[in-house]
Amino acid sequence: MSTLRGALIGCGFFAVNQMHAWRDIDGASIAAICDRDPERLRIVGDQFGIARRYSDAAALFANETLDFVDIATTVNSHRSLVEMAADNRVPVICQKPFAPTLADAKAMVKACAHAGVPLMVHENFRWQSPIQAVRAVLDSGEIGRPFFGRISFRSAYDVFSGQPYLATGKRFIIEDLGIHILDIARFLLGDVSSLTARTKRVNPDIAGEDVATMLMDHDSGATSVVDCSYATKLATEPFPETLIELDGSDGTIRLAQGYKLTVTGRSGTSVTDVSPPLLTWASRPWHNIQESVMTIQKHWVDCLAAGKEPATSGADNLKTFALVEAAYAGAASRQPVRIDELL
Ligand code: NAD
Ligand code: 89Y
Repeated sequence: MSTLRGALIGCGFFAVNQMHAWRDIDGASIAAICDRDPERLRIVGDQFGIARRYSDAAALFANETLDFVDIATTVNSHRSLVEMAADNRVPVICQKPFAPTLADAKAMVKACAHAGVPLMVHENFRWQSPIQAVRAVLDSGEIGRPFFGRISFRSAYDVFSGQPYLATGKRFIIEDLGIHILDIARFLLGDVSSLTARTKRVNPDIAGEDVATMLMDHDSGATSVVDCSYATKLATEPFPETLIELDGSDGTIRLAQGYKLTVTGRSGTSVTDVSPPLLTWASRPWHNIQESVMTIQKHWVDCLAAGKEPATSGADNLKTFALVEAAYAGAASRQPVRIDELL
C-alpha cells in the first residue's frame, strides 16, 4: 500500500494524540502542519519532526499536494476549513463537534458530496475497545433483542485545565461530551425518533450546562437514557469511562467502572476485563480515548484505500448532531423533540 500524504490543521491540546497515532499508522503520514498560533506550530512541528509548517490553511492547500487533511481545530473554524478542503478536492477528517449548528453541518456534508470528497467526523468514542466489546456481544445475539439502554458518563474530572474554552461557551456538556455519548447510544441501539432532555449548571464558574439527562425512543423500539455530568464527585473518579446497561429479551450487558463487562445471556453469565491497552505514547486516564484515536484514524486509512464510506462519515454524524440540537431545544422548551423534523 502506498503511503497517503496528509496534513494536520490545528496543533493544540488534542492534536498531539492525533499526531502520535499518525506516526504509528502504516499507510499514512503527516507531511505538513498548520496552526495560526506560531508557538503551537513550533511545539508540534519540533516534537514530530515536521518541517513543512503553515500559519494559514489557504497557503497549506495552495502549496501542498495532499491525499487527506485532518482538521483538529475548535468548532468555529470547522465549516470554513472543511469547505476549503472540498474546494481543493482533498478528503477530510473533521474533529467533533462537527459544526456550531446543524445547518452548518448539513452545508459541510453537501459541500463534500458535491466535490466528491470523502468526509469523516473524528467521532472516536464508539471506537473505544470497551464500547466495541459491548457491540460485539449485541451482535452475537447473546442477550436477544435489546429493549432498554442506559449510557452514562458522570465525572468531576477537571477538563477545564486542558481545555479552558470549555468553561466559556454558552453550550458545554451536550455539545462537547454528550455528543459522544449520544453517538454511542445510536451505535448500540440504532437511530432515534424522539428525544426529551433536561439540563443543569451546577458549577457556578462556567457558562454552560454541566449536567444533561436525555430520554430517547429508538426506531428499533428500544428506549434509552443518556446521562452526562461533569458535576459528579465519586469515590473513584471514572473519567473518561462511559458506563453501559443494556437489557435484552434474553439477557443483559453491564459495562461497569474499571472496564468490567458482565454479560448474562443464553449461555449463562460471563465477566470479562475489557480494559483498553495502554499505547506506548498514552497516559492514564486518557488512554481509553487515545486508543480510539488510533483506531478511528486506521479506519480512515482503510476506508480511503477501499473507497468505502467511513462509519462516522459526515452524513452519519448529522444524525448524531441532530440529537445535540434536539437536546438543547428540548431542554429549553421542556417538550419532546422529533428527530426526523430536524434532518
Ligand atoms: P485547542 O484550542 O487546544 O487547539 C486548537 C488549535 O487550533 C489551536 O492551536 C489554534 O491556534 C488552532 N486553530 C484554530 N483555528 C485555526 C485556523 N483557522 N487555522 C489554523 N489553526 C487554527 O483545542 P483542543 O482542545 O485541541 O480541541 C480541538 C478540537 O478537538 C475541539 O473541537 C475539541 O472538541 C476536540 N476534542 C476532541 C476529543 C475527542 O476525544 N475526540 C477530545 C478533546 C478535544
Ligand atoms: O472535549 C472532550 C472530548 O471530546 O472528550 C473528552 C473531552 O476532552 C472533555 O469533555
